[in-house]
Amino acid sequence: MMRSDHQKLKSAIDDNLPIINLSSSPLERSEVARLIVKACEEYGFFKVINHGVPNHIIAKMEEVSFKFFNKPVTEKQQATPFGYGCKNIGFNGDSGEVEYLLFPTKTLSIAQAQTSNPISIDDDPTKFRSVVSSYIEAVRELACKILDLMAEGLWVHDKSAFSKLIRDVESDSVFRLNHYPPVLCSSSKNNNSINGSSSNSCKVGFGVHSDPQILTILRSNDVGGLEISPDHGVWIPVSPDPTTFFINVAAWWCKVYADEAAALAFGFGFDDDNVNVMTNGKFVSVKHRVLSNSAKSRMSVAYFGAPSLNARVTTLPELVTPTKPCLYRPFTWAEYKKTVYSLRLGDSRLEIFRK
Ligand code: GA4
Repeated sequence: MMRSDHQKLKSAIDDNLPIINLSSSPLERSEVARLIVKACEEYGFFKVINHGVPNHIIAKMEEVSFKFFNKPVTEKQQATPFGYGCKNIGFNGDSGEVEYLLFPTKTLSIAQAQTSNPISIDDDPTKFRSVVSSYIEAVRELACKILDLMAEGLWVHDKSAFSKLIRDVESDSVFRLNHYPPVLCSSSKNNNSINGSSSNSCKVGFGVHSDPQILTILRSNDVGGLEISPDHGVWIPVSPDPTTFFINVAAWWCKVYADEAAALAFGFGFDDDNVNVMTNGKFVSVKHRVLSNSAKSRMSVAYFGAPSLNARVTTLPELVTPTKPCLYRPFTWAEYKKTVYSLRLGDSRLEIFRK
């Protein structure tokens, strides 16, 4: 990215993160679709207002999250079939000042069956499950709405081409609750602290990474900590806004489904792994991280919309020309996911799929 582009981007985000208003009238729909595509191309990150997720569902989700994380550790560790984790992230030595509950959304149907240790909130084992189910259903609808608009904005023939991937019963979507407890910033340097950042948020809650799935729908309480990096080494704090959802796009999938018109709409030229494989296109998958706060707990909820494990990612013939040869071999989401999990949080993943 050119320096001047970066300056433009930085001030644009500082002053005005892309905001998409989903309540627009049908007449404005194509304009909303255009703005979503623009936000995906320029930032890979935007927030949505008038998103249609009912407030009571959001409030309940936050309430049960706090109740869950307030439980004793031994109880949280038994939260099967949901996966509780504390500090360790992934399987290859990453860590952060975070505790979380992470599970494939399909797990909820498994959880319908009686499990030995259901998460019990207010002594009611069905409450947690039903609150999470309603939340997931609502944010999946939001994700589908956004994906349909993206398809429209990209002039893809089948407007539900993207959303049907995550509506698929075999979709490998993941749900995550994160609790970043208050952590005092120590003056000593260690692997987990950020040099030179402000004194009340200097420990890493969740290290630098980009999300591997199709798109992420993120919501947090009113405590900040999320930062995005549209350019190497530049970190921009995202102000918390509990009334909105933050959307984060991963880009590799698009090339499978984009048609020629969409391909023509794309430009080129980012060095992020997700982006290179995408459409030979312009969608940016933004690097982000979370820093913990020294005084308050940050609570965030993320839905990571993913295709089924056997969904296949191949390069569109339209995108291959003598001057832009196909760089990547075809792969499935399962293969990509396996690679993601074999690496560290911030590692590049796509080199492995180069021809
Ligand atoms: C980042 C996005 C999601 O939170 C997640 C994460 C996953 C995990 O925490 O288990 C990963 C991380 C995420 C990317 C690299 C790998 C896998 C930790 C890690 C070191 C659930 C996901 O799908 O990828």
